[in-house]
Amino acid sequence: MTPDEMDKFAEDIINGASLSDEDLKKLLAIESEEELEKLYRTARKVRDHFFGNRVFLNCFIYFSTYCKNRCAFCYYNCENDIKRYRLTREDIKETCKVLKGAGFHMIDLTMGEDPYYYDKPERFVELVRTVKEELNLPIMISPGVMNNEILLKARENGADFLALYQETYDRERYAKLRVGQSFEGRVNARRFAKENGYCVEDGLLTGIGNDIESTVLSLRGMKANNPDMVRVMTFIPQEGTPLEGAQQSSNLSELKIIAVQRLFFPDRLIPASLDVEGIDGMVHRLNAGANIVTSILPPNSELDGVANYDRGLKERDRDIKSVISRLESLGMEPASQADFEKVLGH
Ligand code: SAM
Ligand code: MD0
Ligand code: SF4
Repeated sequence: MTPDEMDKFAEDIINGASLSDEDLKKLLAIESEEELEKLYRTARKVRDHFFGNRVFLNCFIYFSTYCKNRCAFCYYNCENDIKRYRLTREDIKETCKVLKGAGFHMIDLTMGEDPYYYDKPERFVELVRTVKEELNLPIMISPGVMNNEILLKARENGADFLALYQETYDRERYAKLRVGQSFEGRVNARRFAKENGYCVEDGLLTGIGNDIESTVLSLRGMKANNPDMVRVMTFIPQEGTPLEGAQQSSNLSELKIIAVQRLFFPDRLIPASLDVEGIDGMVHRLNAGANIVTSILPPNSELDGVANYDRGLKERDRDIKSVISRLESLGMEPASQADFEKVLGH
């Protein structure tokens, strides 16, 4: 495409044009650096139309790494013999203290499907309430598939966003990744949440058994449920898991999918996660069209990430100050809380 054609393409999308499967396939098939740069530039143009140079900042609190599930890609699957932790309510209150005024737009409370919480889900609701009382900020919950009643209670007690990633809409691939878990159960939980006042995030895993066809299927699957936030993360092989020996892919497919997501979901939140490649990686993801930085840890935190590119590294480089100063060096800045409230529909 010539620069003029690219501008026209971005304009069409801004004006509501939707991509066909053929468009999606063509974009996902781009390989040359020159064409990729054009794709990223178009994605940025669309992002800038809706969000300007302003970026949202999401704080990540992985408060329990116990899990009853056996996801083949995940370090925390119950068959992995690893050190785990579960923060107490007091620990979480302490964490909230250091988060006051730090500049986050939202707090992401993530856990494995921890039996401690699944056996007595009111404990989870209580925790959501505590964080809301302490910080009065929007709360994302990433607790896995909780039942509808608990989703409602969590919503009443301060949860605004449900993050629940399908990973793929290719059922065969799903069965290999989310071993033993219902495909519909995950879709339905997200749908129920959306119908009951939550914003929802869906996500894809790339770099593990997906090709262009299955990525198009997954993008369509996501679209059908009208998510407020859409992500893609590169699979990072994890020690002690069934996929330990898999080849680690480059970030190329993730960056390409981020840009395509921006064109397919023009006005939605798209994360640049620090969990895959840290702050240097954040820059590439923002350049591909992302607009919310996720997996920023509380100051001086020793909490885990999920994909954990930095496991074992001394310098973790995942704090909000470093993120903001890097944003500024890119000519971007944190959005206002009022902007975020608008995204939430408040
Ligand atoms: N236990 C909850 C669940 O599974 O929904 C919450 C955790 S969820 C936010 C963890 C997500 O991180 C997965 O859905 C997956 O997309 C991503 N993830 C996990 N392990 C990963 C890995 N090894 N590489 C890349 N992404 C990974
Ligand atoms: C992230 N490590 O944003 C977090 C996590 C869960 N809602 C998010 C995958 O990358
Ligand atoms: Fe458990 Fe979530 Fe990891 Fe699956 S992705 S094993 S549900 S923590």
